[in-house]
Amino acid sequence: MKLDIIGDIHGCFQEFEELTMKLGYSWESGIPLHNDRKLAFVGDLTDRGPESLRVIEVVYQLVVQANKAFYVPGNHCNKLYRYLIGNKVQTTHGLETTVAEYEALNKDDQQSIQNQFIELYDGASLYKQLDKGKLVIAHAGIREDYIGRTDKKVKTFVLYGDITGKKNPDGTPERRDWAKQYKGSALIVYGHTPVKEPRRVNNTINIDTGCVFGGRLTAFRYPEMDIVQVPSSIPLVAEKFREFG
Ligand SMILES: [Mn+2]
Repeated sequence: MKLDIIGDIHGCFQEFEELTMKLGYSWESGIPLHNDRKLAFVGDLTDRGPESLRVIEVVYQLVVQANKAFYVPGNHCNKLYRYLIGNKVQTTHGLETTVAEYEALNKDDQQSIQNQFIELYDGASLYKQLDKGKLVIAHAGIREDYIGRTDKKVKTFVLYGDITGKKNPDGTPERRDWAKQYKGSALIVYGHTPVKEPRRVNNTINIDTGCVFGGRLTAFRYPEMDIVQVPSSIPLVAEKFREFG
């Protein structure tokens, strides 16, 4: 199976469209399709960027209706899901942009987006083992000993990463560099932490190159291991990118 795994889109529909075209997908049918490849999404489809709802619609059609893509949820997806099922959540950290798009719709269109996203999220697993377990996609990555498990600890890890519970000086949650300790044989492809360049450490690769912060949208081609990118249309917010020592 040949895959193109795409990092955190965060509502950057235009860059998503450009990237899939660069990868050779055709939008003739309204969604990006390829003769012998499938797309895969590492989560965080929405929030902060300009067209979150268009991203939801296309990913829903690809994953749920056409069975032509894989999707695992990110922390932003989890929060949007809780909002859409009627839980009380704070509309901050980017969710406010998705909610503003949603509230601007008429009731029928709201219902349609709500149903689509709930169905997409309900049908998703926390992470996905592909190619007979040789490849794992998980939003924030996964520890080797968590592969195969779906308990609460694993859910927290795949959505938020290896968080310590402490805060960084800038108020963001402190995250351990789990990839540095990873010794597994499965290749882990993930996003969540914006980096200037795709970061390969051991058998892991972070492909969140911060498109919504003015970086690039990145695809990782499997099994070729090639990187394909498009630049962001958004001005650079340099402090949002994590540097690793
Ligand atoms: Mn995330």
